[in-house]
Amino acid sequence: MIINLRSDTQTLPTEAMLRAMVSAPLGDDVLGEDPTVRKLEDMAARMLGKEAGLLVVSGTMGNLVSLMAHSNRGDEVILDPDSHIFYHEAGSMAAIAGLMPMPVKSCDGMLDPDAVAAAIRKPNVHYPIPRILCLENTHNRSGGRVVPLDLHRELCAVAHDRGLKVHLDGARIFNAQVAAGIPAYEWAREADSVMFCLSKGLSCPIGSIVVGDADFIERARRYRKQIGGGMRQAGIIAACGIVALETMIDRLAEDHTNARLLAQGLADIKGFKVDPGKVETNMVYVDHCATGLSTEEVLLRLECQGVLASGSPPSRIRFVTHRHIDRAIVDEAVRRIKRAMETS
Ligand code: TLP
Repeated sequence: MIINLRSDTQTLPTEAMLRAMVSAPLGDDVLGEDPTVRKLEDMAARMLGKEAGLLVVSGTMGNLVSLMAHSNRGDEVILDPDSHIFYHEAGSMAAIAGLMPMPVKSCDGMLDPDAVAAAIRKPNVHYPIPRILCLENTHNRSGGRVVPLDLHRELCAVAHDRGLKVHLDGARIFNAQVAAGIPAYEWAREADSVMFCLSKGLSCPIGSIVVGDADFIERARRYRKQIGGGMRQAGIIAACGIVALETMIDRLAEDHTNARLLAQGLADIKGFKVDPGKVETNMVYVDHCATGLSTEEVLLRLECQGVLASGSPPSRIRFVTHRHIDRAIVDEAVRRIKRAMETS
């Protein structure tokens, strides 16, 4: 059996989702006539305390249309170079939205409000107009860390006081909710827009949601159409999203427990550096520098033992727990990874 720890995007739809897909009332969503899509969008907006929601194909699309709906071409976006938008979205903010990134490095996913304030430039004909602050929670490249609500509030206040909008990449905001015991709407309240993914730990096959005020969502809807993201009978996707929001959030706690167990097991492996104390949600990043192997070599060794992980070169491997990984599989994964790393 292959143990797939590459990402929570590997999750398959549940039986309940497949049943819901078959019986969902459908219509043409580009014309606003798919009742299941409308139901999901309203439900998501209500859960996050916003006026309106928009179903999009992916988190990447959700982030892009959000940035477009908040800005004009040539505007500046303040964001962490370790954020997904900067690092993993194929440069879409520049290539498609025409936006200028102003990177401000976080420490372990935590941006410093003073550094953000210092990066927001004063009006000057030479400068792009600072328009958006992007935040990410949970923060992927820092190991799924939860950005605490107090810090989140402080960062949003810094941006708002200076006239910027705040977009929250909350791809895994429900992991933050479950880990911190704080409802996602508390983070959402401070931000102007939030994107979250249905297709990760929540197990949907496709889809993300953007929420914000009604005018913002109308603009985002137009941009979604412009980039080819208008969908027709998208209720088959939305039906899974409704099941996810109704039944799949609380179980994320299991993924978090399993990630901590995995981290504890991996911490004993020679050459691996991992701090289980920093594992707050469903991700474990291991620094493999002391093994003397490249990231590709480590991944290959793991694959030979039937364990799939993802690489973050030059020195890190990421393991993500999800619905298909239970405690027994975690134990087996640790045994296999030990074996992989002990064979020379
Ligand atoms: N992240 C994926 C990969 O793209 C790295 C993963 O396996 O973790 N924001 C954050 C914080 C994300 O982690 C991701 C996906 C996205 C946005 C984009 O979502 P999709 O993949 O639906 O475009």
